[in-house]
Amino acid sequence: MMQKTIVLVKPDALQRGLVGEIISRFERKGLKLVGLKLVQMTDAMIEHWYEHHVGKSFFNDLKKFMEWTPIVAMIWEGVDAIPAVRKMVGSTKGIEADAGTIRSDFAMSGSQNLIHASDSIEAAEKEMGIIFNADEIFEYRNVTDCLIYGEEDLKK
Ligand code: FUP
Repeated sequence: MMQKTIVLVKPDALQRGLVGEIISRFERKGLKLVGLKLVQMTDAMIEHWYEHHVGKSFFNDLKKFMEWTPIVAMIWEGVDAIPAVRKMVGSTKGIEADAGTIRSDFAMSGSQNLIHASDSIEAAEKEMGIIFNADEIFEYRNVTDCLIYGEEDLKK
């Protein structure tokens, strides 16, 4: 199924000069970039984004971390883009993430872990709504789609 997923390049990745590396991985995978912006997150945005974590021991540190500098927000589109991107990002803690994932290749921590990616269709919808206006999400034809997908992939 064609899906859109939202990725945040967190302040640690911005500071460490990993924005290009991260974008490059999704580009090379064959995903289509349909939204991109630099955003200063606020308390209200973080409290909504991570509402399931509000009140947990790490929440205040998470909020502070996510507001330290702007983050790079992007929307990637593709067949089953949500699970595909989660796989490329790896599990929460850098030291436990599967080798070859972004978190494994560049992170050690479970809090300074470089990147966020939506984990479900519902989360993606909610998260896109927090950061992007409808007119900031683009529709265009990618001429390489016929090389990236077989006809069968696009029927599902
Ligand atoms: P993920 O989906 O892998 O980004 O992870 P979670 O939704 O479980 O957690 C969101 C963010 O909260 C993490 F990226 C970092 C922070 N966090 C902590 O700092 N400590 C924890 O024990 C769990 C999460």
